[in-house]
Parts: sequence; structure tokens; C-alpha cells
Amino acid sequence: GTLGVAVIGTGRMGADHVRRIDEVISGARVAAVVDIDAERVKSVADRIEGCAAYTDPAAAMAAAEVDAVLVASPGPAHEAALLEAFRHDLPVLCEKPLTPDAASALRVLEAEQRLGHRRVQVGFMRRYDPEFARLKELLDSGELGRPLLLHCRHRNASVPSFFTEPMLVNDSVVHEMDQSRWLLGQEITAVRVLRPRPSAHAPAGIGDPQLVIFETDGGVLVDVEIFANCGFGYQVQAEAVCERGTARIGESHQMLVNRAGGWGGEIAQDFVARFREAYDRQVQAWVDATRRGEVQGPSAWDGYAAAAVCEAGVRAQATGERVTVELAERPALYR
Ligand code: ISE
Repeated sequence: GTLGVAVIGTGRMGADHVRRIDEVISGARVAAVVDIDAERVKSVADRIEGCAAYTDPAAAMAAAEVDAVLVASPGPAHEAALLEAFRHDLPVLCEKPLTPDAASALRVLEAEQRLGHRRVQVGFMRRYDPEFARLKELLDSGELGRPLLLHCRHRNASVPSFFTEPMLVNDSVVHEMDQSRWLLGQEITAVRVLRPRPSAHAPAGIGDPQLVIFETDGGVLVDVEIFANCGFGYQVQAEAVCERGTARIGESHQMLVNRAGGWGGEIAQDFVARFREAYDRQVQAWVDATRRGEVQGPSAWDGYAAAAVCEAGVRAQATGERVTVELAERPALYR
């Protein structure tokens, strides 16, 4: 039957997932919404037929109508929500990050292994973006030979006032960590952060932009331009440089407009717009797999590996030094 989903967190991302499940996705419905803001969560629930409002995730997960959980609360609240979902043995789509640091991510891994089966898909939605999926297919084909370099650009038009310099790594570049691991099928072994003279428009307390360099266990060098306040739009681009050719994504100009005296295209202004199709495909794939009793996509191990690289990245950012990444042994459940 239809999957009853409890969405935890009705902020920017959670509210967009509520809309997506209610209006776009087939096979699921929003059976419950959870937020500490009682007013906000009630106003969200009131707009959806048969949806109950909660301020306590545990109460929502205990409800008979809830078959699965989508965690879209702030990163520090993810561990408690995931452990509670495991207590009810519920499938979870957990927005990135799995958890903000390696130690808490390992606690989630250990708890999931005690269940004896995977329950978590992590919301690294770029894997579901058509352009990234095509790039992965091309690299996997071996047609261009071995990847040597991966150039990435991650530009935000602007970031919220609460954004901090470590969030550039933990909240933004975390996507390039997962996409690099996924595209290359390799682990990240070291991180460096280099800084140009900051933009005059850099947000307070943030050296903006920054250049983050990953080394991988396959010998590839990844460079990531992270630009929090580029001012002109939201752009995510990647170029793989291989032995026999290169492949570049994120350049598509959907619509070119000619008008008096000139021509031009549009640029998305935020990630919700730029990755709308990726989010739709990610959540639909999660609902379909869950209804088949399967778990697919980025696992809690991928969430842990990203958390470990984030910790190294924040240290590299603060010290200006090359910081190595030490990962725990990869458990059998995630091989
Ligand atoms: C945000 O949290 C995201 O996940 C977006 O994908 C990213 O582009 C943005 O920089 C983050 O703040």
C-alpha cells in the first residue's frame, strides 16, 4: 500500500520534501510532520489531508500510520532521530549530513549493524542528478581511461547569515566529498584548504572563496572551488580529466534568450531549484525501494566516510596544513 512517511524538520529542506511527497512522488504520503516549532508544524500538517503534527520524533515514529522516516532536521539532531528510527526498525532517508562528525556517525553505523540489515539512505542527492549520473556512467565505462583529476566548482549566490567557515566544509563541500568517492569509487585520504585573498563581498568571518584539495587512494587529485557568496547564482560544475579525454557537467543552459541587443540564459539561484529533479528522483527511488523492502543508494558508511573527511577538512581549513583521513575498517554490511 501507500507508504506513510514521517518528515522530521519542516524548515527549508523539510518543507520542500513535504511538498514533494504530497504533490510529486507516487506510492507515498506524508502521514506525519515533526518540528520543535509547534505552530509551524501544525500549519504544515493542516494543509495535508490525513497528516498528523508532532513536536516529538519518537511519538511520530510510534504512530501506526508511519512506515518510514525522512530526517530533514539540522545535522546535530540526526543521531537521536536515526537511533529512534532503529528502535522502531523503520527505513530512513536521512538528509545530509548523516551526522556532523565521525564519532557520532560510527555510533549510527554500529546501531544499524546491530539491526542486522541496512535501514539508512543518506540524502546525497547529486547521485540522482541526471548529469552526474551520466558522468558516472561514462567514467565507469572506462572509455576515457583512468581519471587523473576532478575539477569541481560549487558556487552559492549567497549563504544565510548564520553560515560559518566550518559550514563551508561540513554543509557545502560535503557534497563534493560524496560525489568524488562515488564517481571515482575511491576513498579520500588527505585534505588541504588553500585561500585566495577574500572577495570584498565575503560573508562576515568567512574567507570566501576557498580551494579545497582532496587526495584519493587511487591517486586522483580533486580540487573544489567553494564560493559561498558569488552573488550571481547557484552553480555546481564538475570536470573529470582522464587519460584519453575529459568530461564536463553543470554547463547546461536550459534556455537561451535573444532580446533586443543581446542574448543570455538563466542561472538557478539556489540548490532547491538547481537540484529539483535530483531530489525528486532520489525520494522516488527511496520510496520505491522501501516499498520493495529494499535499501539502496548512499549508505550510513558513505555518511561516515563523508563525516571523517569533513573533520579533516575543517582542521585543514583552520591550520592551513595537509590533513590525512583515517577511516575505520569498512564493515561487511556496507561492502
Ligand atoms: C546546503 O546545505 C546544501 O546542501 C546545498 O546542496 C549546498 O549547495 C549548500 O552550499 C549548502 O548550504
